[in-house]
Amino acid sequence: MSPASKGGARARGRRVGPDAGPAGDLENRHGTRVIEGSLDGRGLRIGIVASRFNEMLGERLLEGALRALDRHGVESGHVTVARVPGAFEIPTVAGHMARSGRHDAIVCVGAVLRGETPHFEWVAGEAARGIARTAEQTGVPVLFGLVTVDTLEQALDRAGGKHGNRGADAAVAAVEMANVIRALRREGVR
Ligand code: INI
Repeated sequence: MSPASKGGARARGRRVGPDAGPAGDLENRHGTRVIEGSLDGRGLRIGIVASRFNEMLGERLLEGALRALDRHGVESGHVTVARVPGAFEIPTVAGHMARSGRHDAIVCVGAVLRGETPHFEWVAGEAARGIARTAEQTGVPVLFGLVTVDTLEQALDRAGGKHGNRGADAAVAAVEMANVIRALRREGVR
């Protein structure tokens, strides 16, 4: 097992051995090489792109993302927040941040509500496509922390309510993605 994958297993509290979880099973029983990103954010530099549209929701998602990064050890001085007018503009700024080489991952947060948006499909669809495209083109993980829902109630449920906080989820995924890429690089994968 590589040091990187051992770190990943440890960070997730997994046992590695005959009774281990899926990663341990693969390595110990099948000899398969498993590379995982740990959830340790120390040393990572994270960019956040936050949409101001539906501001109250956006702030809750941003707050969730910042708290999650802090919980996972990302230093506040290693986090840069860029605000944009709406979700449609997120990919442009995410692209600039990704290409700058200053961030290990980018977290995008915002809220698109169908109830108030006749052009919901365009705004939500272009945001999603642009975020995915930016990640593919730059190789920098760009995470989707947007809520795209029908009603304000559904949005609140996903912005710190009963269904969690999509901003926080995306921030944790950003830490894992940045670390899995670091682990791959240590293995010589560029
Ligand atoms: N932007 C959002 O982030 N959420 C929305 O729900 C929304 N609605 O409802 O229209 C929205 N529109 C603005 C859009 O993202 C752009 O900022 C605007 O079209 C200018 O390009």
